[in-house]
Amino acid sequence: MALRIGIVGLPNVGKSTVFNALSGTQNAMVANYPFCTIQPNHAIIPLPDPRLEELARLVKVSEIIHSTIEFVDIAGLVKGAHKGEGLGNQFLAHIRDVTAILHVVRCFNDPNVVHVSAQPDPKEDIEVINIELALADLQQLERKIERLQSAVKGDRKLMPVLEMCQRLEDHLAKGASAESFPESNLESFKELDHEMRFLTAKPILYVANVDERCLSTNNPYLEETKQLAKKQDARVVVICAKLEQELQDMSQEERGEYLALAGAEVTGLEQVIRQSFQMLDLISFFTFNEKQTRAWNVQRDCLAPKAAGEIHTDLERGFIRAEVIPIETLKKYGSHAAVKAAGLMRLEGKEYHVQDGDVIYFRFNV
Ligand SMILES: Nc1nc2c(ncn2[C@@H]2O[C@H](COP(=O)(O)OP(=O)(O)OP(=O)(O)O)[C@@H](O)[C@H]2O)c(=O)[nH]1
Ligand SMILES: [Mg+2]
Repeated sequence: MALRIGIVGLPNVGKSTVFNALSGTQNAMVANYPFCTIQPNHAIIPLPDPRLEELARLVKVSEIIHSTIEFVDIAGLVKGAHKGEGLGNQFLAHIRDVTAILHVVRCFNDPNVVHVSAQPDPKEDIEVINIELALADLQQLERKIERLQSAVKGDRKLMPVLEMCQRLEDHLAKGASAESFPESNLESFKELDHEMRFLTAKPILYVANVDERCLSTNNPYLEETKQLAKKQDARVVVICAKLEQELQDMSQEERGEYLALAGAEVTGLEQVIRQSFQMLDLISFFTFNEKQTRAWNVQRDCLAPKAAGEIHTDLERGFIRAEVIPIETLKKYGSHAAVKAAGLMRLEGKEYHVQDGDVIYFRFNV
């Protein structure tokens, strides 16, 4: 499953700085004025996983293919964006396909950096964005309702869908998220969401962009952000985007020291990846052949044929069995042959739930 993360927030809160820091690039222009970003920025970066390097060493191949994470940085949203205020919400189309939303909240005090309202106010700031996202979903839904209203005349079976859409319309119009729609767990809603790709049905990870000196201590903005996130059952990562940018030019060692000085344990990227994996309930499994090792991400509890389908649809269609070795076993025995000789390579069938860290060879026939 491709991991794609869309970055949203008010103008000039540090979205592009966060994007550059996470992607390790300087692709996005950063400047101290609202609406600096107009065209969306995209970056695809490899997901670090030391187990993959270990696997390559054990099976003696040099080529390593990491799974990837994609970040999309778009223009800032303001109150009334759905009515065309600021740059409007035209750029939201670029993040309809993402798996999760990264909502950047300004939690730093810097009189030199312009804020769209008088000063940062996480509660107000977060609300503005969430309401605009809900209203953007509402606009999409209204077009769908119009289509359904004419289609239902020829096909009465569409009536329940139309009625559900109308209930959702009332819900979104209040500025509430599709995720909090009382019917969001029903199959009929999931089908609709699959088609409409509601922004407010996606999981949200809040990024509190804090001052350098606030990484280790708390600040009132951060406290407020955490409380708001808690109410929505959402997670918060604390990043100092400015500091993260400075880390880009350092060696691994310097980075560790610098982070420790600032009171952080891992980089922002590591935090975002870790939290996204937990939030989306993802696991990694590995494959290898005589040339390369490769990592893949799937949802926890994914069945073996579906995991095979990540690699190629033929492998899912013609699935016979999975030959599985947990990477820990491989590490313990030192080689694939040794594991096999010890009788520890397992043969698993269609009902097998792939586990995090499984090294798998799929047998298939099409
Ligand atoms: N002091 C401080 N300044 C920051 C921090 N993060 C970003 N900035 C500054 O805030 C300004 C805006 O940053 P951007 O990353 O361009 O913000 P953006 O949200 O992408 O802005 P738009 O694209 O205009 O919506 C720049 O001058 C950054 O240097 C931070 O953690 N601390
Ligand atoms: Mg920007």
